[in-house]
Amino acid sequence: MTKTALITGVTGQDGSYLSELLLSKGYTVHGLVRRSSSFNTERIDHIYQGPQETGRSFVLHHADLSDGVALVNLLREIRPDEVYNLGAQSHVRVSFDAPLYTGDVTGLGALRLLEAVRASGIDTRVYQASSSEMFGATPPPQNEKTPFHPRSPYGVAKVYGYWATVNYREAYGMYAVNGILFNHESPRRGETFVTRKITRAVARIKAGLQSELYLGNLDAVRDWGYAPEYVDAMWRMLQQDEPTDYVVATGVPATVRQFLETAFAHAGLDWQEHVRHDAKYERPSEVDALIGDASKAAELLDWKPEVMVEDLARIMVDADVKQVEDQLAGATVRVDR
Ligand code: NAP
Ligand code: G4F
Repeated sequence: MTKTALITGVTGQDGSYLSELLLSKGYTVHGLVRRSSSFNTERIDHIYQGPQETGRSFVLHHADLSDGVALVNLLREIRPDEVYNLGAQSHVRVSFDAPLYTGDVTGLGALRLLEAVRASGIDTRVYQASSSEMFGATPPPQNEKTPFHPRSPYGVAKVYGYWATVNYREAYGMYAVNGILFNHESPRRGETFVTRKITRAVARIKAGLQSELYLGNLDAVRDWGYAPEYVDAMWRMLQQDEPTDYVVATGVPATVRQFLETAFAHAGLDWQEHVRHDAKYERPSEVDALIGDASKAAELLDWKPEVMVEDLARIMVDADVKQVEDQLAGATVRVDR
C-alpha cells in the first residue's frame, strides 16, 4: 500500500532530502510551504509536480505553523500516515533578535501540529525535529538521558517542542517521537550557517569574487554530519514497533577553526590570510561543545553515519566551487543534483 506523508519545512535543507527519500520509497509526499514574496522552493524545484499533472506523488500546500486551523484542515484533507515536523525558525543567532517569533513558530508550532493531529482524529505517526541545541551548556558527550540546558531562544523553543511531543505520546498514546539531531550539513545548507558560509566564501575567494570572510567564535565545537544520512534516521524512527526518542550524531568533534582549515586547504588556500573577526556573529550566550552519542540509534535503528566532518567540508567546497563556476558561465542549475 502506498504510504502518505506530510512534511512541514519541505523547502528547507532536510525537507528537500526527506522528500527525495520518501518518493524513492514510493510514498505520496505532501509538503507545507509558507507564503513568501519571492520563490522559496529552490531546493525542491527538481522534484516539483505542477497542479495540472495527473497522479501526482509530490503535492505542495500553502500553510504556516502559526495557523493552527490551517493545520487541522490540511491534516483532514491529506490524512497522512506519517507527519514530519521540520518547519522552524532554525537560526540560533537570529533567535536572539526574534525571540517571540522563534518561540511561536519553533516551539508553539510543534504543539499546534500535535494538537491538530489530535483534533483531526486521524491515526498518524509524528516526527518532531528536536535539536542538540537543547543540551546547550551541559557538557559532552550528550545522549538521550543528558539533561537540557538551552542557551538560546531557539534552544528554549526546541525544548518546548520536545516535551510537547513526549506529553502527547504519554497522554494520548500517540506514536510521536523526537529525533535529537546534531548539526548536519550539505551543499543545500542555508548560506548563513557557519559551514556553508565558509565553503561558499572559499569558492568565491578562489574565483576572485571576494577576499575576506567575517566570522564570530572559532573555538566552538560541533559534531557535524551529512544531512542525507540524517533524514534516513528520521524515517527509520517512524518505522519501529514502539515510539521513543533518539540522538543522531557522528560522535566526531571539530572546532569551527578546524572546519575552516579543512575547507580552505581543500581549495589550496590559507584561511588565515582571509578570515577576520566580527563580534556581530557572536551569540549573547554560546553553546561551547556538542558531541553526540548515537549508540541507541545504532542499536535500535541500525543507523550509522558514513560521512565525517573532513569529507563533509570537501563535499561542500566542491559543490560551491562548481556552483560559482556555473554562475560565472551564466548557468543557474543547482550544484548537487
Ligand atoms: P532550514 O533549512 O532552516 O528549513 C526550515 C524550514 O522551515 C524551511 O522550509 C522554512 O521555510 C520552514 N519554515 C520557517 N518558518 C515557518 C513557518 N512559520 N511555518 C512553516 N514553515 C516554516 O532547516 P533544516 O536545516 O532543514 O532543519 C530542519 C529542522 O530540523 C528544523 O526544525 C531545525 O530547527 C531542525 N534541526 C536542524 C539541525 C541541522 O543541523 N540542520 C539540527 C537539529 C535540528 P522557508 O524555506 O520559506 O524559509
Ligand atoms: O552554523 P551555526 O549557526 O549552527 P548552530 O548554532 O550550531 O545551530 C545549528 O545546529 C543546531 C543543532 O545543534 C540546529 F538545531 C540549528 O537549527 C542549526 O542548524 O553555528 C555553529 C557555530 C556556533 O558556535 C557559532 O557561534 O559556529 C559559530 N560561528 C562562528 N562564526 C558562527 C559564525 N555561526 C554562524 N552562523 N555565523 C558565523 O559567522
